[in-house]
Parts: sequence; C-alpha cells; structure tokens
Amino acid sequence: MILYSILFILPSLFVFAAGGKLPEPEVKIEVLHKPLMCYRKSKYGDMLLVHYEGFLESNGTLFHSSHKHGDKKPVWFTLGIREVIKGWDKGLQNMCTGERRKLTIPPSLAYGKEGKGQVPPSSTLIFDIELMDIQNGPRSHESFREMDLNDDWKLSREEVKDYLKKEFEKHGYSPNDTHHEVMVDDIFKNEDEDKDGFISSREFIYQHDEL
Ligand SMILES: [Ca+2]
Ligand SMILES: [Ca+2]
Repeated sequence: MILYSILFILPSLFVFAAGGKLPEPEVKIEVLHKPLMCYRKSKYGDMLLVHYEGFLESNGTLFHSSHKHGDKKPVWFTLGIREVIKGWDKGLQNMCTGERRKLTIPPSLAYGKEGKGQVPPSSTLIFDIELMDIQNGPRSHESFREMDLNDDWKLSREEVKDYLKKEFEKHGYSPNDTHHEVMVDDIFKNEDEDKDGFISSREFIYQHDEL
C-alpha cells in the first residue's frame, strides 16, 4: 500500500516541480547580509537591480564584477524569465532590498559544458550578489492591474498596446505604431493560450511558472 502511494505520488511531484524532467541540481544559497527592514521580497516577474561579482570555484578567479567592469553600474534584469543564468533565477527569489547573498551554482545551472567568455567549460560559479532595488516587472500582478485599464481582469489588444506605448515613452523612445502592432501580435501569439483574444490574469502571471 505504501509502495503504491509512493509510486503514485512521486511522478506527479516531478512533473509539478520540473515540468516532467528529473529534478535539477540545486543552487547553494548563503545569506551574507540581511537588512533589518524588509518591505518587499523578490519574486518571479520582478525587475531586480543588482551589483555582483562572479568567481570560478576552481581557482577563485574573478571573471566579472559590476563594480569594476563595464560602466561600473549595477544591472537590471527580470527574475524568472531566463534573462540570466538559471542559477540566478533560482537563487535570487525571496530576497530583500539591501540583502547580500553568496550563490554557488553548478555548471548545469550556469554556462554548462560549453562555458562562455571567461568561464571555462563545466565551471561551478560563485557569485556575491547585492540586491539594490526591486521594481514591478512585466510579469507581476501589480503590472497586470496597471495594464488592465477597465478592471475586467483580462487584457485586450488595446490595453497591451497602450502599455507598450507608455513603456517606450518612459524609456525615451518615440512611439512607433507599426512596431507596437507587431509586438502586440507577437505577445498574443505566445500568451493568449486559449486564443479568446484576451490575456487573462492567469495566462499573464503563470506563464513562466514552470521555471
Ligand atoms: Ca481589461
Ligand atoms: Ca486568453
């Protein structure tokens, strides 16, 4: 009886946790600093601003530092949409602004067998990451409410287009109607799963839940 239950439950757990694949290796998370006040914790769909340093575990080489390299500014990215390596998506959830974490990330959740740039093949990476700010990303519940102008809990093409226009203007681009139409087509092709011509809150927010 017990064996039966385990056989029955395990496969469904795997499907739930890893989209049908075997569970992946984990990211080791160590909290180096936690602020006293935490008003908001990072979640999938949020935009995070981070300062970070990345090291090779094998010999301690610093391969990238946002403090020292490039324009020496912290970087923005959206959590949970694979904009960054999987290890970041997994390891930077539920984090407070001002918190610092050390992540140890196996190659399969970083740059894999191939490596990339200064990261040699099959490298385990260590990151020291400080979360500087959290903003509503394109995937948050808050931005859905913001986009849903008539509060009917679904997004029409007009609402999505309106939002794109505002976002483009906010970032200093002049509005381009043809470009926006193409983007709206693209968004609806991917997001409107049941093809009813609207993006429901569920289609919007849970799209990337399998990550
Ligand atoms: Ca609406
Ligand atoms: Ca729909």
